[in-house]
Amino acid sequence: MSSPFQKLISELARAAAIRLPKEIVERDPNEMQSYSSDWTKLAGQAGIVFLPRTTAEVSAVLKLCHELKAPIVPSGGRTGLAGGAVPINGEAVLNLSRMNSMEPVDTLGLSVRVQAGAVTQQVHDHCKRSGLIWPIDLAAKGSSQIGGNLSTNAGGLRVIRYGMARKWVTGLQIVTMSGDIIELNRGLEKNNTGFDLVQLIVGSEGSLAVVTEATLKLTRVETETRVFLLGLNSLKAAESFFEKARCGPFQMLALEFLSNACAQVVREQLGYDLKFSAQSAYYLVLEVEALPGLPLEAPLVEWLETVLASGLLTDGLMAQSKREASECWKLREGITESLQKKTKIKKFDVAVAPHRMAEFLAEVEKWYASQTVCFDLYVFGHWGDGSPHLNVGKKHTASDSNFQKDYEIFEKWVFAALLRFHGSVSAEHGVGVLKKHWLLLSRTPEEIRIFKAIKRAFDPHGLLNPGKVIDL
Ligand code: 2HG
Ligand code: ZN
Repeated sequence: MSSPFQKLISELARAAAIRLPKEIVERDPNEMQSYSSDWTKLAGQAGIVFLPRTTAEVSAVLKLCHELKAPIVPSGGRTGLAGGAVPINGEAVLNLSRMNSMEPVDTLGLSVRVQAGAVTQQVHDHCKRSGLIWPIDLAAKGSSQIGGNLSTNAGGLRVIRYGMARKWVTGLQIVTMSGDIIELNRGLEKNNTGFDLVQLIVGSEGSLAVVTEATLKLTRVETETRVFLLGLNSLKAAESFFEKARCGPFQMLALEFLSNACAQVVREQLGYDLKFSAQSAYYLVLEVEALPGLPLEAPLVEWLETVLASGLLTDGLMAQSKREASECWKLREGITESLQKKTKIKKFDVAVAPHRMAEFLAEVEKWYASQTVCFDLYVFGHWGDGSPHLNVGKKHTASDSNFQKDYEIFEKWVFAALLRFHGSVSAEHGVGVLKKHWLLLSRTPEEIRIFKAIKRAFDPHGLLNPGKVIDL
């Protein structure tokens, strides 16, 4: 692949050989391959990869790129689904995986300071030993890293209970494109001294500064939880169930949904152990915890019996063991991987108001049923947050070009529908490159003007993660 930055990258490599430790510079094409893409499988090409071990090294790399006007893409676990960490034009890559240390948990302040390259699951395990959690729970947690979670304001499976990543951070260390190292907020719970730069950086997808460390806010591990797998035959039933669950004798930790087509793909691709035989049109995975000071089990069973008696559900299973609970979750968390294994996939990560989920999805399904298109439709996602994922999978008999053509027809329809629903073109995966062209459907020209002014304030030459979120 030829890159517009080839000459610049050669110059950068020569300067790096003189100015940077050789251990942090990677130029081997085989080694660089995995930094060239992310879970979107967008074809990028890293021109050179920097693997710093310290914040000072991050600063040295950025300073050098700034001097040479060389573009650079920050990168972590590369589990993103909007292409935000892909060097699409042969840019340099700054990967923070080596910066993965974690300080001891502060059990009084309920926080932990970690480096950006710490893997989400490792942070969970680290905090759990003190009875605490960083409550951002993602299907990608085994690979995703804290820097990426914060840069994209990750959501995941427990947003209904805990909100998105931005609620769980009280401090950041960032490095700007010119190499300045800045501590933001230093873990303070209260700090009303002007603009909140922590919150500005969270969700900016590495386009304003590079996150090198974070102070994460923690909460106590839930003591008693229960997981259910529920079958339903209509979207309206899911909506009514949600309404009932809102005032059930528990606190909802997650309310996730999937269509039967998704369930079938997970069974086919990953295997599945549960004795849950019903073939329903949709499934919900519900996880609950006790309300403070109240028992969970007895009121929950009684509540569920009433719901079952009302005929809303086609089937219901309450997990009786940790293994069963994780099988229920596998059905939901395994969808992305299973679809990826099965066929070529394109994705939507959209948002509507939670009370309009059923109405929106019904329109999507009606459109799909009225068309002859060469893809299968898979709907799943975060019911409780109004955050459906629409995935389309190429039918095996279809050509790539017909699949692309039909996808584009669907894409136009989905985004027009979202306008009518006052929804968002990206609920939690971010804008990256994939949603950039649709940004004006969710943001006004006035907002984009402010975005650009902010970007220029941090990175006047547009060198940091160029082409992501907005163009200057
Ligand atoms: C999920 O909710 C992730 O599982 C991935 O956000 C969604 O693959 C997708 O479309
Ligand atoms: Zn999701």
